Amino acid sequence: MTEPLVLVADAGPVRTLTLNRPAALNSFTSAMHAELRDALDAAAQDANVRAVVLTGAGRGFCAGQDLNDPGMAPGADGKVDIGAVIEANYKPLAQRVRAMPVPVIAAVNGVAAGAGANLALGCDLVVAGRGASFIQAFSKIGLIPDCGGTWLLPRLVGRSRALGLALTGDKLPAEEAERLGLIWQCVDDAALMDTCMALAQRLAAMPSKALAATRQAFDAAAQMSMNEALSLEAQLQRELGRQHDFAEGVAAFQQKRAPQFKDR
Ligand code: T3D
Repeated sequence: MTEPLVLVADAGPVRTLTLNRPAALNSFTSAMHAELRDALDAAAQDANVRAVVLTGAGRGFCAGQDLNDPGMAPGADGKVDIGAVIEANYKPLAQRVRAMPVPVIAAVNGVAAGAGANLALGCDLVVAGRGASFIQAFSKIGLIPDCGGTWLLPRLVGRSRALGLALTGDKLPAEEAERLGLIWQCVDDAALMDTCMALAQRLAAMPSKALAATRQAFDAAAQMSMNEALSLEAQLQRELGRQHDFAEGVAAFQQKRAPQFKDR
């Protein structure tokens, strides 16, 4: 039997998805894209899943596109249609992660290069082991940052640092990534998975709908005037205020007990 390209494991309400092509630093083939899409869809549809952790098997997180994948083979004109690869694989991947109904944590266990770096940066919280690094490898092969990189990078670290990272393609160690605000946290390698699981369990006990709406509002507000953002806040608060979790949160506060959130 062939090994799955994405391993799926549950610990209570936390689902861990592990990219599983360690010999090629978990770089993406079309087949791994398909498995990850299915795994994300299954997690999104499973009411028992309240947080997702995304990580890589072996010593790397993900080295981006597998440059040896047959999907990269030239067409009849002798050229590779990379636009088609992006439309078919990376765009839907970035969109899926950003639309998940529950928080997604990237547990970056090693090098995250090219689209692998931007896959991690598109997650809600990025925690990296001290030995991990982030590389916008695209410029070295004549491409631009994809998988959301052009949108994410300037927003995370500002234009000058985003351009510095993207133009040079230099390796950014995890500690430096934390210092720049590119990621949430850098931890000792040995503590990475325990840290991420504890964080995921904590988020899983929180009101999922509000967490997903927070991400939605931040992303939308990035394109809005303040007045438009205020209106969106009113709209989302109106919707959240009608949910069980708001009533439960307020009741738990008033009754001085732990809340039991269940909306998703
Ligand atoms: O279709 C499209 O292209 C559009 C999509 C684009 C999205 C992208 O992600 S473009 C960017 C693609 N990724 C890269 O350019 C990164 C290439 N990899 C590297 O630069 C280095 O491997 C790393 C800096 C990530 C890690 O270096 P190091 O020294 O720790 O490991 P290594 O020895 O280079 O790699 C270990 C193995 O993984 C090696 O295989 P081997 O020799 O042991 O059999 C290497 O070939 C393989 N590997 C690493 N990255 C890729 C890869 N194999 C295929 N594709 C890769 N991207």
